[in-house]
Amino acid sequence: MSSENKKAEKIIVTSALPYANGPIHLGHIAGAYLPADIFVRYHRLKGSDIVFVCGSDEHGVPITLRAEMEGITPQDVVDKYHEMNKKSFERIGISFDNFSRTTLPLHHETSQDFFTKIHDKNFLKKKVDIQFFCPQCKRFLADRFVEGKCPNCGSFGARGDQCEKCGTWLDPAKLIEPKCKLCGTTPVAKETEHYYIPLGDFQSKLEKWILKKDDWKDNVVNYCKGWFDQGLEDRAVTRDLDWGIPVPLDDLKNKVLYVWFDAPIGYISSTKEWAIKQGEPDKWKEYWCNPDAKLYHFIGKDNIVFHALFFPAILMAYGGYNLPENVVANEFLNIESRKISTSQNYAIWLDDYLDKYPVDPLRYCLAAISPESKDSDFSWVDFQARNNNELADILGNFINRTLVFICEKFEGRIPEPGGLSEADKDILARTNAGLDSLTENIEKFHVKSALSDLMGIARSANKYFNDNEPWVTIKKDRTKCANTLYTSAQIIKKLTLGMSPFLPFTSEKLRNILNIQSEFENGNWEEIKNKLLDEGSPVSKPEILFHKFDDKVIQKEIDALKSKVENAIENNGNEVPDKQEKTVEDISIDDFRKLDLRVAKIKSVSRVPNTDKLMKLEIDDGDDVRFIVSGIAEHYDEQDLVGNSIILLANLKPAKIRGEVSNGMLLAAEEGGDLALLKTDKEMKPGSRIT
Ligand code: B3M
Ligand code: ZN
Repeated sequence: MSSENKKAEKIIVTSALPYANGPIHLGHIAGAYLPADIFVRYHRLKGSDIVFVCGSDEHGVPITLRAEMEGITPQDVVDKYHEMNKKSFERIGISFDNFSRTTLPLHHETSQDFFTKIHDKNFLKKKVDIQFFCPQCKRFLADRFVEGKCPNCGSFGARGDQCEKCGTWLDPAKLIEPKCKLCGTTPVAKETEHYYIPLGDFQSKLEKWILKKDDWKDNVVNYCKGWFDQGLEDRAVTRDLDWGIPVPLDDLKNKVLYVWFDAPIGYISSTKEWAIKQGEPDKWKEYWCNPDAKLYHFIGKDNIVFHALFFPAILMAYGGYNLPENVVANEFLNIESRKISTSQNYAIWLDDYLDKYPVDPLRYCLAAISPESKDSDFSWVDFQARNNNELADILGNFINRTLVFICEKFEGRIPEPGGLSEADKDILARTNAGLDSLTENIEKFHVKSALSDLMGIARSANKYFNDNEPWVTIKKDRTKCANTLYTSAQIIKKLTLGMSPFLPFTSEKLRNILNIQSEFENGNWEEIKNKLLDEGSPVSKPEILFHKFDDKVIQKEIDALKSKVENAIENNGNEVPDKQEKTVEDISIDDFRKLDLRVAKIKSVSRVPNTDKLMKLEIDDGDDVRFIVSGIAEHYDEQDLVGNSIILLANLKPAKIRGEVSNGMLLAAEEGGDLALLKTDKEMKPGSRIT
């Protein structure tokens, strides 16, 4: 349909090519794949001419390391994980039009052509540089595989590129007592010759292009600005490795293209492969080289520099290609407040989840906590709550009760309405408005808001159903009852449309239940939204769409993650998955106003017996005198405190701490175990409100 429609917007969407060196986990899905899939599924229904490509990234050091670990060849590694990951994506419904791989000969040719043409256009320069070589491993060591003492702070464990302790950016050649991170051998500095792309030559063009983009996410633009401020430097585009795409020049035999040179070109070769499969080998150009087409990259934040600067520079150098319309970079997903760590097996592997549980609740939850502008946290308890209280109790419940009612009281046919009431018309109009907001949000990559538009529709629909009490009207006013069910059925259809980018499997079930499958195949979003279900048309018997998750099941998953952390502690000493600060939700000003924060004066202080940390403070809050218990005894002496003013959270529920009732909380700043009490910067009367 879409390709026949000449005016349809032409769009190419890419998701970062996952390294074929391990399985896919929830962090991958939340970052680069689900948000892209939601965008793409919406656009397909809208009638856009859209192609969604991806593939396995099969070159580079990550692959060779995995091969060594598993004692197999790099080719075996990529064969294994390519197939595995391709299936995982299918299972969770990431609807790529093509999932390619970078070991494909077509990709090798395409990448070599890029290199050759850029080289022939004199955009590359050849330089000799010093790099560490491990005589034991017999290979040049990428910066992060050299470890040693930091020349600045003297701490051990500094990596070739930076010292974790003091944060200095390091030149690996300056490390004291350098060691190969893989085998511990002292590496030798060796000269090696490589081609470099002088990114500095592209800086002003890149800057002009990016700084004009007012619809890019702040994280992407700010990141680029940071790089511009530092000044872009030469980046090597070749590597001393024996796994990769051979450099297509005689003077650098036995070297390969840098994996980040070839990987983004993988988007192009994947589109070429797709076009060949379509029987129109040149069709890829309509998406990449046609100025009317739009290119969107969906990635994780660690890949920004490559998609916003490095690859665009390569495209500029080559010429004739579109630059990305947008680089949609998402932040990271933590799991139960800890950083995902594949090396420590601290992750939820997608296949593990899908072997046990249904797919749409996961898509729902990951979309609801989409790390759009800051890192977010997946927790099983939150997952359970979203599934049980939102999917099952709101969305599923509304659909189920409506369909059951129609099946039982209206012979399974959409009732004939008898002049809709204002309330009926109003809920239909509000449903449409909700859908319009949903699409607007998807177009702006605001996945979370789009999903809350969807749930907003379901919530209002439930309320409408309750308010209209069809179980009462069926006995007294059959026409009114028919109107309510007719209207509710129309809302289900609209929900079926609205949920399809997020919950494609559930949407599919509902299309069959409502017998509207063909409408979805041949129509477009607006048509489907506006076309009402015909009265008298049959609906089939509903099934429960969302089953609730039991506490026991959830607890088992929580325990499994806990034991992963415990194992990590046992095996690696201190190297456990990093604990992340709980991500802070945005709150409204009304939320803030709930806090009764005020200045209070400390009248007397005593230590709480048998504790090291606790002090009991008698304070004047302006209205009254009260006692609070606070964990500041290790930081302040009694005499430092008496007579001072502090900031008090006055309406905190009283709590008993070590037998003492604490009536409020004082505010303090904390940093690395140090503590400082908050105060106003000039003397204020007790009771002054903090606003
Ligand atoms: N494979 C890195 C990653 O998985 C890399 C992305 C390539 S996108 C062209 O984070
Ligand atoms: Zn080594």
